[in-house]
Amino acid sequence: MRLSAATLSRLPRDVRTPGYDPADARIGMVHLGVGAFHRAHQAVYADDLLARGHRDWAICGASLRAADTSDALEPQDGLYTLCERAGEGDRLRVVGALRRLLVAPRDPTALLAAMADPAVRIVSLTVTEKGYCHDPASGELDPDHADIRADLATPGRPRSVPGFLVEALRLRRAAGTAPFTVLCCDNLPSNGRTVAKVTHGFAALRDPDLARFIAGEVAFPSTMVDRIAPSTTEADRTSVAIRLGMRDAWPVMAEPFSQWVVEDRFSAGRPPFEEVGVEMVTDVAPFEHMKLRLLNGSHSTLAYLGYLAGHETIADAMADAPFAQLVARLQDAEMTATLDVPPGTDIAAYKAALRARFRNPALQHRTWQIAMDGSQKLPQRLLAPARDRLAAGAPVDCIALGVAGWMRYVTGVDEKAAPIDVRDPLAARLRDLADAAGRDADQLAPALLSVREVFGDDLPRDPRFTGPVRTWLDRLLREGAAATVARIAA
Ligand code: CS2
Repeated sequence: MRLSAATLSRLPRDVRTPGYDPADARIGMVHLGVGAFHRAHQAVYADDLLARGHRDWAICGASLRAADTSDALEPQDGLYTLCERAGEGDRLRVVGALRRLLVAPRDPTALLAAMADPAVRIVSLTVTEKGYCHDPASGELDPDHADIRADLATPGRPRSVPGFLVEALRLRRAAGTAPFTVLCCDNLPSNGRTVAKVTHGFAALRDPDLARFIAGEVAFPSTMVDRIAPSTTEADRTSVAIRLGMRDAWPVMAEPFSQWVVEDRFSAGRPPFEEVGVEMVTDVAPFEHMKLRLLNGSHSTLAYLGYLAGHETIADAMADAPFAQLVARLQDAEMTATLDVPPGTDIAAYKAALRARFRNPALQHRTWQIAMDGSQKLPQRLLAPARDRLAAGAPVDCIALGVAGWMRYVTGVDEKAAPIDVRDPLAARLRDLADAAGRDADQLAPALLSVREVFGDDLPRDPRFTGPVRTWLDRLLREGAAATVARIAA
């Protein structure tokens, strides 16, 4: 038996089902990038809205690359299980908010039509950092990106995020339909502003008049999204099937914690998000910095150094005392001073909760997963706070160790001389630089610091940054990650 609308009533009583008839829900949002994070986060808020009777806010989810999510969920009528994992055990819930699934490469016109539908008032996105075709250091559109070049050549059949947004907005304008709000839910700095920049940048290359329209009429609120959602494994599928008494081809795993902070600027109306726990604010920046630097900055630091030291998961690394001490020091001694703490936030309690979330042993969040796409993540997670500290004349010891961990990791060879499967859009270039430099920190550190998309022009010239990065990289190469982390933690 398999999860679907027809089998919903046969689920055990301890599995929560949608508190509404999914067939009654109407699509009001199109979401680009319908991966695990979206299904564990925004889709769950939408599910709560639908259950409260706000039936106009179901989601049409689109994949911009692979068809795997759509192929898994289509036979299930879009239904899937959210499995919340904590020490006390798993809590299961079937989510009904995904009412339609599309695969952009199969049929870009169908996705454009869905985005142009007047009933759709929000287009939200989780396409990961690299999905925006931007230069991570400057936040500007990369006009030489292969997808951008292709979309400029055939704008009616886009592949990229800016390509879809601009063409759909053009179609709406031509039809006299008000533009949708673009709601970015990726971990980018000022994510709304970043998407606005790449969208305007692309529109300007296509048609200056359309670019003016977008600049004047389209809202791009920034958001802070937070929920740890490790990718689903075969073991997860099996344990969920046992609890459901039927198969779900693609359940999603998540921690119990969830937070969504959204700037209240919508050009075509919005659902009553506050009813389902979304924090609506005028400025998301303080929340975003707090989360990107304390959570994601610690995550990346743990991911590179933890992986190198042989820790498979974040919880494993946190159970290793020096690693937990490093996280505490990074957060307390370096990151916190760079924050403009959001009003009403108890920052000590926030950090304590964060470390407890990292220790959640049920989650199995792999260091390798978080290590992915470091070239796109480092700038906002570690380098922006490093710049703030340098500007204030403060040292960057722990941050520099995290950066050195990344450098050691992207050499592609671990401490036992086994290959590392480095996933990063710049992986090949990083590997070439590392191979040419050899395993000598005096060569390797400057070689990788020269990657301008990551470090910009300023950091490679600042010895207060390059000095500690080089020193830590030298230690990592000579003594290994476990010994190096023990040293800084001491
Ligand atoms: C992680 C994030 O994979 C990563 O890079 O740091 O996905 C993290 O789990 C989420 O941002 C938590 O909200």
